[in-house]
Amino acid sequence: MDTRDWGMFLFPYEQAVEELKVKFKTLRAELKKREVFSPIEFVTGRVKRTSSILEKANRLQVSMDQIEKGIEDIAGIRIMCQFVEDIHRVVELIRERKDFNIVYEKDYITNKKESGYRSYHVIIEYPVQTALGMKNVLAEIQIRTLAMNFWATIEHSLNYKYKSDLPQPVKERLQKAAEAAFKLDEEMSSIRQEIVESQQLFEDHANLVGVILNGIQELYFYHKVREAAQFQLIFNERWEHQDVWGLKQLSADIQDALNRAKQNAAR
Ligand code: 0O2
Ligand code: 0O2
Repeated sequence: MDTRDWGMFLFPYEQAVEELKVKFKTLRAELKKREVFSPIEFVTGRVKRTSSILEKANRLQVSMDQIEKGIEDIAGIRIMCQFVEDIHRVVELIRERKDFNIVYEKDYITNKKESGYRSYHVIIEYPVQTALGMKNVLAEIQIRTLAMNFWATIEHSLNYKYKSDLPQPVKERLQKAAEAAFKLDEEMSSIRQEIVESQQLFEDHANLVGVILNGIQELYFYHKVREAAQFQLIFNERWEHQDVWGLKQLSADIQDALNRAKQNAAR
């Protein structure tokens, strides 16, 4: 019979979860301000219930005096991302932090679990300032996409209902559903890639136009009025036809003309 004061035992874990939630929510807000897009969609956290701790200790054969080291997810933080790529960014950001130490990482995205479960787990050692001094507690950070979270949440509730003894056909359907969630993530990533590329193209295009118009302006400055006017006409035509290759060529021709004008002016 375990006679520990669970309320007291869980105190530093509750503090760790609250602090870590604030830290990751703040990180989300900061990245949104700095970079417009944040790789973090939302953050949740919880302290494991005493009954779940005892159940897990029993399952993993962890003795009562080893619980602090043997159960790594008494404090749990979950970070949800829109895209799989964002997970890797979040892991990088976690690795760079100085306010806790990483104990180890588990990549269930590359190596999904037999159930179909996918997520990236980082186990950390987090220092909590208690009334009795500093205490290091273990915490588990799970980083996953919204699709992974959708699957895991439902699978977890079914497992709860069936007490980890899911009928084989249900297990198989859940594995298929996990596969569908994986495909959804892949599809969303490829759509995202296309958006990023078209944004890049738009950006390149906008820069190119700026360079050309500045170049023409500069030619006027060097009194190359006829050349500048010709380039302007060519620009108008290629711009109208959205001839990006032609505009690139024009930009190079203007640069050559400018170099010649500068050399003449230096003589
Ligand atoms: P926001 O950004 O205003 O939504 P708390 O202590 O209040 O911070 P609590 O009550 O302990 O948090 O809950 P938990 O489970 O740690 O976190 C809940 C947070 O996750 C809430 O944000 C929810 O809005 C957010 N959340 C939960 N599920 C979803 C979801 O499916 N989509 C989105 N976008 N957010 C979700 P906050 O803290 O209230 O802040
Ligand atoms: P909770 O709080 O109910 O979510 P274990 O896998 O439990 O034998 P280990 O090595 O401590 O032991 O943990 P693991 O596998 O790295 O992952 C621990 C946590 O990851 C679990 O916590 C779940 O939150 C999540 N997880 C792992 N596998 C699955 C899975 O197949 N389905 C779902 N839905 N979640 C999974 P707990 O203990 O379940 O606690």
